[in-house]
Amino acid sequence: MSDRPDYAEMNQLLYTGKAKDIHTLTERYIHEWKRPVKEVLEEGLIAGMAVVGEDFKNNILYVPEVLIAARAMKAGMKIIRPILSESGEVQPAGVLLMGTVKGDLHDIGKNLVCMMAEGAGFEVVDIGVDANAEMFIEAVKEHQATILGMSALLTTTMGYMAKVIEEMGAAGLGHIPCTVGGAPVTQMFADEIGADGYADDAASAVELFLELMKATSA
Ligand code: B1M
Repeated sequence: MSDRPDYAEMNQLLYTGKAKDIHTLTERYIHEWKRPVKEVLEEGLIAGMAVVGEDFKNNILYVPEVLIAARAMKAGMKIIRPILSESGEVQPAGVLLMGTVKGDLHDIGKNLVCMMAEGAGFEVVDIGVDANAEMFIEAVKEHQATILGMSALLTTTMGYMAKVIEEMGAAGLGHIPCTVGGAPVTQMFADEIGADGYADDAASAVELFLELMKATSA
């Protein structure tokens, strides 16, 4: 048996959602073969998830396949996360605070965004659904979030995103980029309410988060 990780195989297993295999390989590469956690995370997991994101964006993969791939990603992260938080070997791409706004219980899209962001190396804090401005603000402070994402699926709840942005500013958190998305949300609406960014799918959301993180650290 070779002791050189086969990351192309690992990417393929992740793409096809083989959670058990991903768990086994992650454990083997890190614990038995002593490969650096950063290498396994970036070359084995994040690289695989990046292809999933790209293919989702291009309508080659659909929601169920992405959810299955994300579950495989989670199986690998289960091993990696505790090591990362102890070693500090890999700095997260940012801390993403994500929630569906007040009055809205739709969370499938939000969960996809969270999974993709985790796949791209973000530490993700998901405050769930029906989240009001106070909940967003408290969680941003508690987790020292570096970026905020809001989801809304109803035309009756999307307006609440403006309230969160306004309250974030009033709480002295105007420097944290506020991003928005969800089926009824558009770039025009995002501009109107003063959001820092809008994305219409989960893969684009991750690209947006990475761009905003680059811009804020420059
Ligand atoms: Co609801 N529902 N629903 N629903 N539901 C819609 C949204 C609706 C369009 C159906 C319709 O009438 N055709 C309609 C909204 C109409 C409108 O406002 N314009 C609607 C309605 C009316 C309702 C209720 C009011 C129905 C009722 O009770 N009378 C009710 C409201 C409950 C509430 O929230 N208070 C309700 C309830 C429900 C269920 C609970 C049954 C269920 C939700 C289950 C759940 O989420 N756990 C549900 C579902 C499943 C839907 C549909 C069928 C599917 C939504 C979905 O998950 N899409 C939806 C109709 C439809 O879209 N075909 C509908 C898949 C998901 C991957 O896409 O969420 O758009 P989406 O996320 C995408 C992007 O938008 C983006 O990335 C994701 C992945 O690419 N994205 C972001 C999402 N959030 C982002 C955040 C970002 C960036 C990108 O931040 C930066």
